[in-house]
Amino acid sequence: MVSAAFADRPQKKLVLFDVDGTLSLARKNITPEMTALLRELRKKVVIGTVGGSDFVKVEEQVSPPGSNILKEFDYAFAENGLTAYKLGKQLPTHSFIEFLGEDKYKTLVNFILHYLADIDIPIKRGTFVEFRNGMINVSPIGRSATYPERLDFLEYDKKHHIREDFVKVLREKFSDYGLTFAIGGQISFDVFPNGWDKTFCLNHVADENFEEIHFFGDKTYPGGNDYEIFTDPRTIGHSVTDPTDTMKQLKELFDL
Ligand code: M1P
Repeated sequence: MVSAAFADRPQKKLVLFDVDGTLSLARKNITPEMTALLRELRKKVVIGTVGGSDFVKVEEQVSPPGSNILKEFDYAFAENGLTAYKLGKQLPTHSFIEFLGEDKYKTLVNFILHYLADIDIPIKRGTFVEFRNGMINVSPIGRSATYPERLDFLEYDKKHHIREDFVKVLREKFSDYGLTFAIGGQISFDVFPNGWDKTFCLNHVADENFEEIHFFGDKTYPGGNDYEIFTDPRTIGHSVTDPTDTMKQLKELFDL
């Protein structure tokens, strides 16, 4: 039985969505068509977002004009669920720095900064390490790259494996730190404690005993940041190629 909070939904199911590449194009805003479809879906089931980015960025991307993420989604999870809201109310949070401690963090970030300085790529911008509540995000080009610059980096990275080589070194060097290094987006990778991947958000929904939990994501392959939740026995995983594909699959699956 789900709680009274969701008594108005005829199907006792939860449908969770990755953000970049699933609900919207990478770093772009959700379209009016997607918003309209999600509103229809929400009449039948409970819905939520589970993004890797911090809450401000997830909120920017999925809030349609004149509304906001907390009004449109029953659950809003940012940083894989480290920042979590249920029906507009914030749930307890955990932090990366508490987990790792200042000394280990300093050793890790100093190594990363040296490695970043030695990487030779065509252009570099700013904000190479972003310190978040539940993770750090590391970008060889820098998070202030423009949209065209990020697409150029993505192509360059496909050929030269800049991020792949970087995380390989980090995994070896910091094998005793209990950390996961995940390449999720276009220009960066995330570093967070083992188990604090997108499956983390499932802890926040366990009390509702949903009959089914569906997850839609585009990076569902091994090494992608949707892989763990996509393959988790608690979810029914759906792999999509882009937001248009998400809409197509939703229409078929939920008869919308
Ligand atoms: O949600 C996927 C990823 O989106 C961003 O990645 P990038 O800027 O590299 O495209 C980041 O917010 C990252 O943390 C996140 O996993």
